[in-house]
Amino acid sequence: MKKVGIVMGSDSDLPILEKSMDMLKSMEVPFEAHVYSAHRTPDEAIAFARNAEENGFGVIIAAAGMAAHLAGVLAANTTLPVIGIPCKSSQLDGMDALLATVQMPTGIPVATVAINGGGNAALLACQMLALSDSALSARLKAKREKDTKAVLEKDAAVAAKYNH
Ligand code: RP5
Repeated sequence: MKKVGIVMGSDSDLPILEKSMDMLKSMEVPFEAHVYSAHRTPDEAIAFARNAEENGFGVIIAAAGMAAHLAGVLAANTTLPVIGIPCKSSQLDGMDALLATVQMPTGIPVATVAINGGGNAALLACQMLALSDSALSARLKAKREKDTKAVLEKDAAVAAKYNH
């Protein structure tokens, strides 16, 4: 199976990417994580994106906060799909990173998930890889069914307690 590349602008973004890694592990999808910054280590970030396809990656998750150019810079250097996670910073609650990640010009798309949306970024990556992996597709469907059942159990508990 192709790997998911996880790139974060700083190790301070790790708690968000740990959600991605946990999700990928639960879906049995291989990944490789790196700290490369579009601003602090641009050469390494660009080299990672340019070599990602031949290095066995199928999709890249890129997480950054503040002036979050990382996902866009990676996307500009590969035709693999890039999923951007805007990370919340202390000043602007992640709106800065959200706008910087989502507002890509035509030609270089970034699939942007919610601010700090590490779990959904991983699930979206799995869904992309599942297009050519029926076993992974089955695991995703099983997870969806399990999640649905858990919500319906909560509905039953709330109904039993409050609906008279
Ligand atoms: C961004 O700046 C990183 O992705 C991080 O979210 C933010 C702050 O980085 P540190 O100063 O904590 O390294 O590039």
